[in-house]
Amino acid sequence: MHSAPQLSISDELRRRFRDARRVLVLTGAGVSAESGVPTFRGGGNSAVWKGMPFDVISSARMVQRDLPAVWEWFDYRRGLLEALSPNAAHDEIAAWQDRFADFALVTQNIDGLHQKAGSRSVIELHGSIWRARCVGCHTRSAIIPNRPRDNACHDCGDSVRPDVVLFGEMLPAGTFERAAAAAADCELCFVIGTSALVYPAASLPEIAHASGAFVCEVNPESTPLSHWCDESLMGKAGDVLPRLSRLALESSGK
Ligand code: BJW
Repeated sequence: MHSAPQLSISDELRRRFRDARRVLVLTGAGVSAESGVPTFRGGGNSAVWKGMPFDVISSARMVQRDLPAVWEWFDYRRGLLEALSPNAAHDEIAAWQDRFADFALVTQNIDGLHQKAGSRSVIELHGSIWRARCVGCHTRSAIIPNRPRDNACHDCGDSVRPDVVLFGEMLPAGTFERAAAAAADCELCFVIGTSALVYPAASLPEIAHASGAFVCEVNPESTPLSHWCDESLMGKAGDVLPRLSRLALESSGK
């Protein structure tokens, strides 16, 4: 018979989870993996589009050189996402926003699955695949599922591009600052499903740690964070997060 792998969650983490008021969650591609969204760096660097590694096709350089190819790559991925649903990890994180007095969800993901699970006020560091942005006047417009998207800006007629942050591009103005302020202020920081390689996102747990927060990583693999964070829960987010909530409730006798 198949049984769930053993996962040890310390008494300290259970207590902190039960008592915390200010909580920050940073998520990455791994949180959507159980919904069927491929990660970038897992699975032997398999994120390749027509022979191009993702850091080539998802680059500012490619937007300048071949915008239609960039759109083709993002249209393809949006098409796949239309059929996908949030998983237990997204659902659990959405429930946490009502559990903690002061809760911030910061994601590197562009897939919109946190919002689909009911998370509100998500800080999207790397933009959204569900928006376009004018290359001239920077006006943003929503891309509606199952509807053709526009190629030109409604305001000025210039070309539009995906409203996502590619390598070498700046994050949307003020976004990192808001996330960094929440990291500096939190007492408990979860880092879920990210390889913690891409900056400035990867500096958020460092900021939380430097400000005295307890930092807990949730990831089936180790990352550069694993050796210094306060607790590393090695498992899939969809298994670990509901279990953590359950255990914390049990230990509080509720
Ligand atoms: C599971 C799981 C399960 C699997 N449960 N877990 C400081 C030092 C060095 C370099 C830099 C630096 N500061 C800035 C840079 C440059 C660069 C950078 O960080 N490079 C590093 C790679 C070296 N950063 C930038 O360019 C950023 N811009 C910037 O800093 O602007 C200022 C500036 C401008 C010019 C020059 C210098 C500075 C922008 C970064 C934008 C990142 N964009 C992408 C693409 C988005 C569009 C698209 O989707 O195509 O964002 S890259 C890609 O990586 C994507 C992700 O959001 C991001 C992070 O990846 P993530 O989420 O961690 O995914 P993976 O695949 O790496 O990891 C998945 C994890 O899940 C794994 O660990 C698995 O084990 C785990 N997992 N199943 C839980 N079930």
